[in-house]
Amino acid sequence: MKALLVYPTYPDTFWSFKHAIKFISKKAVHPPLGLLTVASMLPDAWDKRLVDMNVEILKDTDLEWADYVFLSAMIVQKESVKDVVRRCNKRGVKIVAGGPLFTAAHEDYEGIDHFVLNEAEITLPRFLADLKRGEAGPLYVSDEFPDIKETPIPQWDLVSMKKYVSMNIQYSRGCPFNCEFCDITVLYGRTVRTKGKEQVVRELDSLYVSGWRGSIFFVDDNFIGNRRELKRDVLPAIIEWMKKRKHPFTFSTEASINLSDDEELLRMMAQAGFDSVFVGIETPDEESLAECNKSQNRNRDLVSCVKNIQKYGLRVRGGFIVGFDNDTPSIFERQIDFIQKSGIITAMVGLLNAPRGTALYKRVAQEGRLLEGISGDNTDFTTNIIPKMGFEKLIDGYEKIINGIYSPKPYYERVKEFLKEYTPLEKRSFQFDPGSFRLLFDNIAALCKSIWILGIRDKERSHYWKLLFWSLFRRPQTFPMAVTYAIYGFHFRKVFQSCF
Ligand code: B12
Ligand code: SF4
Repeated sequence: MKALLVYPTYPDTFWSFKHAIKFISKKAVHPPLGLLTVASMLPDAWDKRLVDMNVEILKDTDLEWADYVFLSAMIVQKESVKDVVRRCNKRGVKIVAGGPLFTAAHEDYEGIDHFVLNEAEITLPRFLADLKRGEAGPLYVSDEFPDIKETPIPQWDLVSMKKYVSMNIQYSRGCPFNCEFCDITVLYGRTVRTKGKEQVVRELDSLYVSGWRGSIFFVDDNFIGNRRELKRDVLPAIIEWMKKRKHPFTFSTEASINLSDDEELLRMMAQAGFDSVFVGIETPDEESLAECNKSQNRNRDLVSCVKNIQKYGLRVRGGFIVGFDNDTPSIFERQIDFIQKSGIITAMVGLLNAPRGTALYKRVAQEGRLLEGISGDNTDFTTNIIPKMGFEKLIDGYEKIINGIYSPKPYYERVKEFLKEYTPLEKRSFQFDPGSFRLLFDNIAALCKSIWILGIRDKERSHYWKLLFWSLFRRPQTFPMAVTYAIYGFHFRKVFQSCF
């Protein structure tokens, strides 16, 4: 059997970092971990190939080669999904579809032979058994959440690692919280399921022996969902592994704000090599936090919490939302103020949207405020909710925030304020191996390209030079970060160009 695993194209969005990764000649930030995991669950005897359309073109000859196309996608990829389905249908290639897009809304997609939904650990073996008997059905679902202790190591040899900025690992699935707008708990449940420490170490090993060096993203919904196990087993194992291998990786992840309350955990994460963490801050407004059931963010000084995390060398990336029912017109200024004060450089501010299956979806539908269709990209100025404050006010205010945080002056000011206080992770010694040399070369190439694009061609070049000289002479240890953030700023301005 010949299986072609296909990951459709995503648009030019905030998280695509498309305008930034060109500086290091990469094609995409992350490989599709879901498909790589599914690949490991397919029979060994099958011929397997993977085409991530974000890094290479899906050719007709690829489709003609395949007996089955295994398709995975997130909601933002839906346009490209339709195109792939059309091309497969035209050539009579059978399609097996799974992953979050289809699990959330498979009934919206025609032309697909088999939907194998929810987590593949449960549904894929059933599909494969039926297929073997020649009785594969159209729909496989499960309301159980599998134990991921048996999940195999992703089949890394199917991707060309050098095309990506970062590799991925998953330690846990699920999140104990229950925010009204979030579909994580719908898709992966509220009980946090974890892998064992040996399993995590084996995954690190597999990336290391594949030659990978540099950044690894723990794609957990909430990395600190089970703090006890993390501190007792997994982090000590990672710390030891990193020491033994001479620190070949840096890690990033996603976590809830209560990370800030646990100094021991913060210290261990820094020691393990974590240098950034995405945190859902959402809003500085207490009533809006109550409205969306974000209990973990309430009754605390959120700016201090962010600063406390940053104190350990973990850069905080933040998620922010406007459009809550309790939001008043002052929210836009307050969000700008918060972001500038907290020093969160990568601030993803989005409009409140209601993904299918969430408590918010049900509530706004009952209130008659739900609109058809959701783009999945909450930074594209669209929402499927009729906002209480009215569309016009919301969009105006949203544009004001984007302008207030990403136009060059406030953006570079924020970067400088952040770098003034920031202490990067302890410097690790350089390893003389091909992976580390490639990383060094990428960084030098990025600096050269940034000089040409941001320092010479860009009309905002004075901000760039001021930041670089300031960091070079005042805080030289932050220089690589100053260059990185200048490049990020360029990406954000491109994504939101209509606001400037
Ligand atoms: C890493 C990640 C990203 C990364 C990289 C994506 C990538 N290339 O992998 C980044 C940061 C870029 C990202 C961005 C976004 N993401 Co994202 N992301 C994730 C995250 C945290 C982990 C994905 C992952 O690797 N999981 C691990 C693998 C093993 O799990 P899995 O993919 O679910 O696969 C399992 C099953 O689904 C199934 N399966 C998967 N594919 C297939 C295929 C077949 C054929 C079969 C049979 C089974 C199957 O089997 C696997 C094993 O059980 C998920 C949350 C999550 N827990 O998955 C959100 C998630 C996928 N992202 C989501 C969203 C909405 C986004 C954004 C649109 C957010 C935004 N507002 O901009 C952006 C858009 C990206 C863009 N470029 O435009 C949603 C998707 C919701 C949906 N219904 O589609 C999720 C579920 C999070 C959420 N609820 O908010 N994301
Ligand atoms: S803490 Fe994050 S992942 Fe957990 S339910 Fe809330 S938004 Fe979703």
